[in-house]
Amino acid sequence: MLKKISALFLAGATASVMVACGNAAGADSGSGGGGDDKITMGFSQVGAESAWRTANTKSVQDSAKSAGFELKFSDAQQKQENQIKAIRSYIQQKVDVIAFSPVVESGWDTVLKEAQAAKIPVILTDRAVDSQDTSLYKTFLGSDFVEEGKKAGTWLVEEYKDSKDPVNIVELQGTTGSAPANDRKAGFAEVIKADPKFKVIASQTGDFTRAKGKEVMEAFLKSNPDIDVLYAHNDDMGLGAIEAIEGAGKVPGKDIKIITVDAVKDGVQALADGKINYIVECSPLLGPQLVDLAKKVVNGEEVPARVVTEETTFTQEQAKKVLSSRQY
Ligand code: GZL
Repeated sequence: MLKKISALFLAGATASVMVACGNAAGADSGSGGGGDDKITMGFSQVGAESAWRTANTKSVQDSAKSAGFELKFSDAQQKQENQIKAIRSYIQQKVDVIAFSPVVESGWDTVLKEAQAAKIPVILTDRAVDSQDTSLYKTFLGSDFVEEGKKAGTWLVEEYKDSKDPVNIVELQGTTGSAPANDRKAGFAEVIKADPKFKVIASQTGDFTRAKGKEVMEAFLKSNPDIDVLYAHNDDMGLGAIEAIEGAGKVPGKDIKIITVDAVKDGVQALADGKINYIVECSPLLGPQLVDLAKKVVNGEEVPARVVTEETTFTQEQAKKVLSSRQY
C-alpha cells in the first residue's frame, strides 16, 4: 500500500556532510518512514557496465531489503531515455521517493519537474546532474569526482618529480557527458598543468567498460609509440587496456604506468600484481546511506544538500595488504 506522506521538506539545507563509506553489511539506522507503512522507492540504475556498478546495485538492493522498503528497480542499459521512462513510470505508480544515478549530467529538468509536480521527492545517488534548479532534488549522495582526479594527478606528479623528460599520457575517459568523466578529467588536468612535461597526447571515452577500454587502448598504442602513462577513469577500462598493452608486447605497470579509479577487487588484484601502479578509491557501497536519506526525506525531515562519501587511495604495497578484505 502506498501511503503518500507529503514531504514538509525544509529547503535550503546546505551543509555538506562527510560520512564514512557505507559498507555492505551496514545496517540502516532509525525507524522506517510513516510508522509501519512500507516506503516504496523507485530506483533507476545506470546499467551493469562495470564491477563498480554491480556492487552499487547490490548495495542498494540489499539495503532496501534490510530497511523493509518496497524497491522498484530498473536497469537503463546506459541510456538516458530509459532512465526518463523509468522515472515517469515511478511517478505514475505514485512511489514515495525516487532515487537514481543519472547516466549523464544534462537533460533532466523536464522529468524532474514532473516528479516535483507530483510531490515525489528525488534523491541523486552516485552521479550528479547540471540542473540549475537545485530544488528539483532533495540531496546528492556520492563521491567528489574532481577530488578523485586530483588524487590521480598528485600521485603522477610525485612519481615523476625527479624526471625532466616529457611524460606522454593517454587517457581513457568514462561515459561521455557523465559527471565522473567530466570531473575526473578536470581534476587530473588541474594538477598536472603545473608542469609542462606532462602531456596528454590522446584522450577518448572507453564508456567505463573493459571491452571498450581494450579497443581504445589498442588504437592508442597503434598511433602513439611512446606512451609513458595511462590514466583510466575506472578499473574496468584499465583492465581492458592491460590486455591491449600485453598484446602489444609491452609490460603494464612498467613500460606503461597505469592509474585507475574505483578499487574493485579485480583492480586491486592487478595493483597487487604490479600491472597497475595506483588506484583512487570510489566507493559503490551507497545503499545504507541512501535508505537513511530516503526515510528522512519521506518523513519530511531536513537532509544535507550534498552527502560526500569519504574515500582513500591504494599503492601496490597497500593493495597486497587489503586485497583479502575488499568487499566488492
Ligand atoms: C562513479 C561511477 C562510475 C564508476 C564506474 O561513481 O558512476 O560508473 O567509476 C561506473 O566504474 O561504471
